[in-house]
Amino acid sequence: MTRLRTEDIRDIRRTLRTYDKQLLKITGGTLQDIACRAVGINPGKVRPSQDQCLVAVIPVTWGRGIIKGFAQAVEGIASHLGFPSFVTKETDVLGLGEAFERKASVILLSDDRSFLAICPRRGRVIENSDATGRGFATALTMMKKGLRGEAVLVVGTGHVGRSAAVALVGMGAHVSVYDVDQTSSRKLAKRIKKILKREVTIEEDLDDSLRRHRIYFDASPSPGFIHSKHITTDTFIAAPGIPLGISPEGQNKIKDRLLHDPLQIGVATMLMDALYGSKEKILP
Ligand code: 2YC
Repeated sequence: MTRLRTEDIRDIRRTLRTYDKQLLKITGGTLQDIACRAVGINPGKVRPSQDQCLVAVIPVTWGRGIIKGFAQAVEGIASHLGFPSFVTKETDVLGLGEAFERKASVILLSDDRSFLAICPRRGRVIENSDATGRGFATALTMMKKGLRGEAVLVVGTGHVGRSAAVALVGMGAHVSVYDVDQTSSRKLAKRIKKILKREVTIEEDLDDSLRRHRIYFDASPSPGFIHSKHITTDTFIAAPGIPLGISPEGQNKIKDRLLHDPLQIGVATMLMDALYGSKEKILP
């Protein structure tokens, strides 16, 4: 999990409305539509004010410490989705006490290892990487108006890549996976065969697999490995988080056929899943 920097998230609150319009343009759905669809709920069911959905975000100082603006960015996403929300005045354990005193329905907090949305009354705990994989896979299928029978290359089989691969197989895509650590790719393929009874192709050469695919899911922690030569007029890319795996020239070429943000789709999916979701997590 690559640690975000303040410069990655400082504009999130201010640009959410514009980002939502961009999502509507390229996927046909808003941030709320994508998150609801990723979680399998009808957006009409989401009524933040009537449902007493108070969202608390707790800054956490443990480990490498607070990322300036992180909690505020997360709170801004909750507020943009219509949820009453606040950042606790206190950090860490006292922040948890504050969230409970104010009867928050869902609590979001992140240390250096995990970023969780916790809904005590529903007993749901949603992890950011899992939600991000599902959220971006859903946005990708919306951008492509369905992925059934389409070949999709997932680069990186860490938490986000694993979650995305499971979601994409569930959408009927023919998924291939590449990871520098082939054992990880093999483990994922084995897991998907066991739980979904579906085959996943293991790619051994990144450049060759990029040339043979038109739909990429970039779940890699490496920057700029997708170059202009890999991108054609029918290339579509979902690239959650930081760094972006596409070179600057590639970014100019891909234009609107790119889904990329540092937090928005993942946090929106976490919130909808914690508050309204019912599906049991498939542990890829
Ligand atoms: O400000 C705070 O509360 C910090 N403890 C937050 C640390 C977040 C560390 N994780 C990341 O930077 C991100 C995750 C949000 C998803 C991937 N990397």
